[in-house]
Amino acid sequence: MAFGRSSRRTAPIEPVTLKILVAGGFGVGKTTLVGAVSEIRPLRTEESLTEAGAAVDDLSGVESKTTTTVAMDFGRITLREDLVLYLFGTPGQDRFWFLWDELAQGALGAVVLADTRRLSDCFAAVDYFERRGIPFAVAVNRFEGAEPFPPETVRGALDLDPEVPLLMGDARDRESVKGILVSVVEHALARVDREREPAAR
Ligand SMILES: Nc1nc2c(ncn2[C@@H]2O[C@H](COP(=O)(O)OP(=O)(O)OP(=O)(O)O)[C@@H](O)[C@H]2O)c(=O)[nH]1
Ligand SMILES: [Mg+2]
Repeated sequence: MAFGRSSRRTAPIEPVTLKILVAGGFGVGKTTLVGAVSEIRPLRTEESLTEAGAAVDDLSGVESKTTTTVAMDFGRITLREDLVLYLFGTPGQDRFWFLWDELAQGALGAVVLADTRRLSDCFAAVDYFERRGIPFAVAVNRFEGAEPFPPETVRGALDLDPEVPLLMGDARDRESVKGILVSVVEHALARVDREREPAAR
């Protein structure tokens, strides 16, 4: 039956869809993170690393890496029946900065992935979101051989505001990535609530 009460009762819940960016330096695990949680086959725009790029593509720590993202990664995850995230992974290299403004449009929040062996690689992403007022969380992607710095040391080195969530995680692990994403969404929604409050009074 197309009309009537019974069909209305069974109507599916329209989920809220939110856009989240996944940023960070070259080879920090952005494509890996999107692939680990996406319930659709992630769209990737990988190209082979070439001899020509060897001078600028610093592979120290990720020597097994053979490709790099040249436009974006795209994936989707249903966090709850009524909440779907669209994940947009940014390209990691400076020569693709011109894509960021396009990707950031309409984003609720962002994850900045960090590798403690090359922490300075994520400074630019942290600056970018701070300057534009886009709520973000920092997630340290643990690589073997990376010194396990205490979170407070990383927070200090990145000069993060106290309210910015700082998490330890593994971009290859679905549950770990889900935890990171929940934390970004909660942080971003809390900000939205705070900003709405004065108007409601
Ligand atoms: N040990 C370890 N390796 C990882 C982890 N995450 C990613 N990798 C590896 O690190 C390499 C880089 O991962 P990518 O996901 O391509 O990194 P990316 O940030 O998308 O790289 P660009 O797009 O080129 O900036 C790959 O070889 C991954 O298999 C991690 O948590 N631990
Ligand atoms: Mg990538």
